[in-house]
Formats: sequence, structure tokens, C-alpha cells
Amino acid sequence: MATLDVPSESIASDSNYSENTSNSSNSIHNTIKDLSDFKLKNILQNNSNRKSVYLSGTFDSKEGDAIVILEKTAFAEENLNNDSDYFTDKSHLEKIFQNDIYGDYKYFTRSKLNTIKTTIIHPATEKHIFKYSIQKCHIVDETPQIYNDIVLPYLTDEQFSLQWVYNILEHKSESERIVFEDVDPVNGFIMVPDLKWSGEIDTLYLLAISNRRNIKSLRDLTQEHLPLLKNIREKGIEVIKNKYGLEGTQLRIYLHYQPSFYHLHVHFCYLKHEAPGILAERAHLLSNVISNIELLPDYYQKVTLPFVVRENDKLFLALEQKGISKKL
Ligand code: G7M
Repeated sequence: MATLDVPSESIASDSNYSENTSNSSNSIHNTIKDLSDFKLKNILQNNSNRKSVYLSGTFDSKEGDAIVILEKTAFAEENLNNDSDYFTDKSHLEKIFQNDIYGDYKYFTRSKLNTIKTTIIHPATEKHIFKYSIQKCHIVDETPQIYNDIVLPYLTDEQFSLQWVYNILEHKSESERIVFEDVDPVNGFIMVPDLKWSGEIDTLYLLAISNRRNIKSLRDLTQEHLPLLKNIREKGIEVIKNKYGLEGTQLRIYLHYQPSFYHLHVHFCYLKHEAPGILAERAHLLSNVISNIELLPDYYQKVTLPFVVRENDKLFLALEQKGISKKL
């Protein structure tokens, strides 16, 4: 088993705790206006590359734990013009030092140019807190037998709630954010901006969520699903081209293995954006997936699929108990 220490934000196969979903009376999302009520317990992760922090804590007025994710956003090109407040006296420079032709400054710009993308998960389960904490990770080569004997029973019992996915499919949440919908029950899908996308084209990130509810992940995909996968690829590309002006060749279109959420969905990202979860141990390009199934209809039932598991995850313990880690 290969090991690596990775911030777990981009890693799936979450562990074993009971799953809460939001009920409206206790939901912080109905009332929250600022974070003055937030009581910090732990800094789960401070990612200087992504300029983001993952915090756990509570809200005074509500029951349950919370996760607050703060992320400095990318520059929006539409704000970089001579009329914008970057280039007026509404912003000011503080000089740190000068050396010959080189000057180093801190720049304090108008607050609207300094948006911090904020994601709040409340009430958060222990499993969510676990997901966002830094942990030691391992790569497991998952054979079909390991999948069927260990991983499948584990994820059947322990997966994250899919309520947010069903809310999107049933137009109960994010309906105003839907970018495209193909209502065909077999090959259709809904396309929405990913939770992680703050809306600047440079970091474009959309999700295509299948209408079908019985496809957990890459492992379930067979020849039968080729029309669905091709439909997602073809229409997803067309929609992004029409709405955002990006060509299909500028997109990274992929599935995660393991995913965090076991309902088939495809990620569409701008190629130049290095989104979390695009590394080789997790991302599978949709074109490769289609091609593999065309070559061998049951490719994903036969192939060994490596995936990353966290050391404190129950799944890792289950793999250890069966002696899998020692064989790798
Ligand atoms: O790792 P996996 O392939 O399961 O990726 C799931 C994706 O769903 C991630 O990129 C998340 O950012 C995204 N996501 C998660 N949640 C809970 C939501 C949500 O409520 N709305 C939207 N639009 N995306 C979400």
C-alpha cells in the first residue's frame, strides 16, 4: 500500500458516522447574516496553496457542530479594468520595502473586491469533520474482489447522505442555479455550478448529475450506460460553450473514484483551473471512461481501480483486518 500525507479535502470514501441532514427549525442557513455567532473549536486545515482554511466550531444560537470553509477567491477579469476600484484612490498601498527598482507593498482594496467564498456545513456530522481534517492517506489497489467483499458493504452502510443531490433533481434546492436540464429519466441529467465554484470563468466548475438514481460510481458503469455518458459529454460541452464561451477542448471532464457522493455525477472544469481532486489517484477523464467501456463492456467490473483512503477511516481498518494492506 503506497502512503501519502494529503489534505483530505480532495479525498473520498468517508467514514462511518450517522448522517444528519438539515431540518429547517435548527438550520443556521435560514438566519445567518455574519459569523459573529461562530465559536471556533479547531482549525482542521490551513491550505496556503489554495488560500483556504477549514474550521470546526459551533453557532451559539443553534445546536450541533459546524464546519466553516473560508477561501480567498481568484481575481475576476471583469474587475480588472481602468474603471474598477483597484485603480482608484478608494484602494491604498502600504509600502513594505523598496530595493532599487523593486518595491513590495500590501494593497488594501475596497471590500467588494476581496470576497471570501464561504461554505458552511451545519449541522455537520463527525464524518464531515473527519473529511476536512488533515490525515495520513494510503493508496489501495481495489480489485473487483476487494470492491465486492469490503468496499461495497462499507459504502452501503456508511456513505454520506444524498439528500442534497435529490433536492437538486427534484428542484427543491438550487433550482435557480440550474444551467441545463435534460429531463429524460434514463439518459438525462441536471447541470449546476459546483458548490466550490465562486462564479469566475477562470475557475469554472460545473456538475452534471444523472437523473438515474441507481448508479453509485464508476464501478457500476457498463455498456448500458454509454448513451447516458455520451449525452452528458455532448450536451454538457454544448451548454458550457453557449453560456460561458469555452470550447470542449478547454474543459477537464471527469469522474472521481472514489467519489464522496455515490450518485453518478460528472465534473466539468476549466482546463487551466487546478481544482481539488484532479490528480491521477482520483480523477478519471470521461473520454477515457467511455473508451474503456467501448473496448470492454464490463471494463469497470473487471479492472483494478486504485483509490485513496484515510488512515483513520473505518474502511482502512476493514482493509487492514482482511490483511489487504499487508499484501500491497
Ligand atoms: O467527489 P465527488 O465526485 O463525489 O464530488 C462531489 C462534488 O459535489 C464536489 O465537487 C462538491 O463540491 C459538490 N457538492 C457537494 N455538495 C454537498 C454540493 C451541493 O450541495 N451543491 C452543489 N452544487 N455541489 C455540491
